[in-house]
Amino acid sequence: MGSTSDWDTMRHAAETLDALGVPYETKVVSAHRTPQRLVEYATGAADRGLKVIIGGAGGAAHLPGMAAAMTHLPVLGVPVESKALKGMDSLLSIVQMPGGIPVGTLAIGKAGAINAGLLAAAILATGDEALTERLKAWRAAQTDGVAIDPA
Ligand code: RP5
Repeated sequence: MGSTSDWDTMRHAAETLDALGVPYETKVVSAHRTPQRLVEYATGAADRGLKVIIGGAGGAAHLPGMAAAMTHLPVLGVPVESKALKGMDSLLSIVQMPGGIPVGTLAIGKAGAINAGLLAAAILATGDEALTERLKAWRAAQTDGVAIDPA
């Protein structure tokens, strides 16, 4: 994520991965304030064994796109809700990538962070039968938890 201030949103991705038993790391890597850290992180990610990168950032949210430019790994982008523009700036910054450098862009805020965790898990599950079963169980539990009576 681009800042420690993004953690309140991005922790939902982490909690989702926890629930699914997917190992991960969390780092603050700012495209603007720590550009060299971003270069090292993105160019070294695959060699370190990472399989998917989730990038969460707000405002002029270049982090996921710049990461995607420097790795062949799948990059998922979470637009963090900004104060000034309520995350529309973040969304448009992340989603409007030029053809050739994809970022799988999720919804603004908490829902996007949760879904980034789920989507990362689904990507990893294509090569992991045990994770596939955990993901199916998570989805089934969610379905079972939806009340039919709103009261
Ligand atoms: C972005 O600027 C970060 O991703 C964050 O969403 C936003 C504001 O950062 P702080 O000023 O709170 O550190 O780079």
